[in-house]
Amino acid sequence: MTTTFESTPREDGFRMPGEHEPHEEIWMAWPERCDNWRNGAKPAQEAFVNVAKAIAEVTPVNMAVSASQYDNARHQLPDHIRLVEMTTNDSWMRDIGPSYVVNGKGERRGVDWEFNAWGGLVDGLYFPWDRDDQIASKICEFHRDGRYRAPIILEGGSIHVDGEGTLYTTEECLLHESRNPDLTREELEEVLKAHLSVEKVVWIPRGLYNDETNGHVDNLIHVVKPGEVILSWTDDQDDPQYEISQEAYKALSEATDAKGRSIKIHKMYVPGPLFMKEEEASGIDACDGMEREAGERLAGSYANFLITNKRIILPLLDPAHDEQAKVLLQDVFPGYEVVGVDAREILLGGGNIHCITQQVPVV
Ligand code: KQY
Repeated sequence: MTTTFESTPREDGFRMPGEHEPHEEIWMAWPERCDNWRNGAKPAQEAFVNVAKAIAEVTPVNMAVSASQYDNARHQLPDHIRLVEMTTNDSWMRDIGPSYVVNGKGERRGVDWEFNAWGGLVDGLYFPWDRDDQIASKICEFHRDGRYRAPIILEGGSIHVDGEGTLYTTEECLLHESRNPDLTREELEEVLKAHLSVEKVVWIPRGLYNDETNGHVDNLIHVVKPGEVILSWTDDQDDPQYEISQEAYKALSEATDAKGRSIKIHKMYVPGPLFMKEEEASGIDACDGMEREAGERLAGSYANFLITNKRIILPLLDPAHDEQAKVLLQDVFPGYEVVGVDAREILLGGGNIHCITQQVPVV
């Protein structure tokens, strides 16, 4: 059984590495919910397979899968992608997997946040979420890594760290009434500092427009390296995203990071705007939590990419803007390889490549 520590990572000398640091493995979870993924989740499964293959060329991939989907997933995935029978409620590994911390002495432990499906009974996206809430612990057990059960509701996609003491998040999500309504901003900061060994929290007011996670930071920005971020952007003043990006730019440009640096900001144009099509909406089962209607604005963002072992896995979302996003990343990440994967089907489910992946850092 996994050892659960009652102390905090900070007390024990562990810190969360930045995503640009080396990865041992990446975890994903197989999609199958028909009230989130259209047409029996078949198109989403194909997209997940392509993401897994692109990652697996540089980092080994583990795919969590339910017993009932095991044969189908095994058939669709190449042999070198390891399938692990592990039941989830859906497939957002960024949010349900552990946030890993390391100590520089060859040890790694997982931070297991409480999970309530992006808002619990207030505005959560599905019920129940109990299998998702077990995943971080199961992954720690799989790797024989120790674990901390953190005392707050938090999803991995609602934070970015730079590995040098700075954490980025949004007020919209972390201060939302559906997460930790009894905690003040200062109390939340203290839990984040104690569990990830960060010293500075940079607060951005809002996340991407119409993001059903209550504004996860990983759909708005990405940390390139300490002191440098990519920010989703539009110049269209009629787009509701315009004001959100302006506010974020102001917050980031007025902030300094944990090392006292000003933050360099690269503007990355959003795709589209993109909307759900009639034939896409009609393939999704109706449910109470997630709204899936034709014409709905999709929370599409190129910032929702994964960095893994000098490779960027970039969501391709819009032929009119994909190349521009790729060129920016090649410029901002010299020495990295940028690999695009068609990701509209993942976007239709409410997130993108960063949201469906979680890294296990090298110790
Ligand atoms: O991290 C994410 N973006 C998760 C999105 C959840 C969407 C559920 N339909």
